[in-house]
Amino acid sequence: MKIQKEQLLDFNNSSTTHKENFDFLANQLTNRGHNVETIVSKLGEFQVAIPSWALGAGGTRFGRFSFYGEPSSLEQKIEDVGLIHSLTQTAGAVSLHIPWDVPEDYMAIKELASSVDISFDAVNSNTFQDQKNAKESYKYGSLSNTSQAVREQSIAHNLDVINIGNQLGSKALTVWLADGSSFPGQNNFQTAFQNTQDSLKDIYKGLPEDWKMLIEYKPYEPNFYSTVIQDWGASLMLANECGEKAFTLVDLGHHLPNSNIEQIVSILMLKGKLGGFHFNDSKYGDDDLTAGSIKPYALFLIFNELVYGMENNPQNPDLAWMIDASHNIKDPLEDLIQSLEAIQESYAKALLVDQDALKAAQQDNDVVKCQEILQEAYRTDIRPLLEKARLNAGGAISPIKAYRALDLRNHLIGERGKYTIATGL
Ligand SMILES: [Mn+2]
Repeated sequence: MKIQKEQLLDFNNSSTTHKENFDFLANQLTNRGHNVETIVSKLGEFQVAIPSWALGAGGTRFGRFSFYGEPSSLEQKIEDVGLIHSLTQTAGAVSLHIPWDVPEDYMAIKELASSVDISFDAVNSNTFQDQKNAKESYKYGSLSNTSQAVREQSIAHNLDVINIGNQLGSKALTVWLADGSSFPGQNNFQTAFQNTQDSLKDIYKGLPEDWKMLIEYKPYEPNFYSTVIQDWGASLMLANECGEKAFTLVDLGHHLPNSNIEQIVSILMLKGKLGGFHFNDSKYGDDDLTAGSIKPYALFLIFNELVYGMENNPQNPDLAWMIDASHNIKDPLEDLIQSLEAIQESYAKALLVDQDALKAAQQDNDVVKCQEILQEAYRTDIRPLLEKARLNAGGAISPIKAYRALDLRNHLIGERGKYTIATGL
């Protein structure tokens, strides 16, 4: 199903408060020296990919509780991303997970995606679970495995993923490994790292000229004693060894509690090696909760460094942005809309940070003023700017309210049936 422009127009026209709120805020910001039009247009340009596995009710560890009307084919997943995009105008891409979402008819899938204004972002390989009829098992690792046959199978899978992505117009491969060990002594750290390095180099050789390889890290889980690519340092070493098309990917949930993620982001951008970003939020570990739902100030501080890097680090490439969140108890589409809203909100607030004043306060070691400058931006309610950016692009003033007013979940259930199941986790 698709949302008609007229439906959104009717919905938007019923909002009586937007204009007044926007004018008030725009006035305030202009008086503070901001160019409101520039901020709104930057918000409109900021697009975040939706992963194909987040459209069904998730629950990666225990039971799954369906939200009904879930997409059961790649076509339906792209339709869902199209719905989110037409409401928010900030989700103009999908990130496919292979082999969960291998297209059968490439032309048809590309046509469908472009009909809902969706492009194909980074493709993700999966060597963390065994596939049907696979010759080798990933039980003891993939790219790092002690067995050459297993390593070769996982390299071949990654090359297949590149080939699939290439046919769709993707420009990046994301590699995340579950490889590691659950008990001391199980792995030789050096051998596992060296094997991973060599395997990644083989994959890198198959990377098209205009592609990037994004190497994701994670400190624990599913292995609980060690992971081969445990942190940004390990990822950066591997990327440096592979070459200039290889980069580190930061996933917010892939850190030990209270890690200073904004500092990691900042230094990677200084070195021109931050390639991708996965949004989610967490209280304890890799909880994959809605972005901005637990630590919105941390998300703002991270965005402050991202904005600083985007403006000051031409050596760093454009980033691949993706939401990597999924869980059990919300309508997945509403959940993704909430994440997009939180991401845009943090981005908008980071754009309000007076970088020149901050630099001067840092130079003077005026610690209090430094904090005041950051919090002045953070405390500004910028939601009317987001509404304006969506209105300019033809989206909904309030995507969640529009989603509910148009009764989209029930329409999806009507089309697809109640007990459909999305492929994926
Ligand atoms: Mn991730």
